[in-house]
Amino acid sequence: MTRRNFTLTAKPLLGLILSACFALPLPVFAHAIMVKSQPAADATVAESPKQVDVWFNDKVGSEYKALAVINSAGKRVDNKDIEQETFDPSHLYTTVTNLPPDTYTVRYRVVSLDTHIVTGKFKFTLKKP
Ligand SMILES: [Cu+2]
Repeated sequence: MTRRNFTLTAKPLLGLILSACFALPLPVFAHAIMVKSQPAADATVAESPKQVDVWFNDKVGSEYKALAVINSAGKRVDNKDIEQETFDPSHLYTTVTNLPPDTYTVRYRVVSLDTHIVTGKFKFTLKKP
C-alpha cells in the first residue's frame, strides 16, 4: 500500500463516513437528525417568534453547535445567543429580533454523538398581517 491511497479529498471521505454511518443497522451512537422545530419547517406563522428551536433525535455535542436565522435578503436576524437546554441536550435554540413578514431560513450545525458533523436548513414564513 502506498501513501497515495490516503490522498482522498475531504468530500468523498465525508461521503464514505456518512454511508458507513447509515449502513450500520443499530449504531451505538446515532447520527443526529433534526426531528422537530419551532416554527416548524415550511410553516407559515402569523406572529414573529421570540426564538427558534430545533430538536434532534438524540443529544448533540455542546461544542461547534451553530444556529442562524437569515432573512430573504441574506441578513442574519438571530441574536447569536445559541443555547442548549441543560436537561435536554437534543434541544438548541436562539432568540430572534422582532421579525417583519418575510421568509426566513434557519441553518444549523451540530456534532452527533458518533462525532459526525450534521448540517441542515429549513424555512418558515411570517405572513403579512
Ligand atoms: Cu453519523
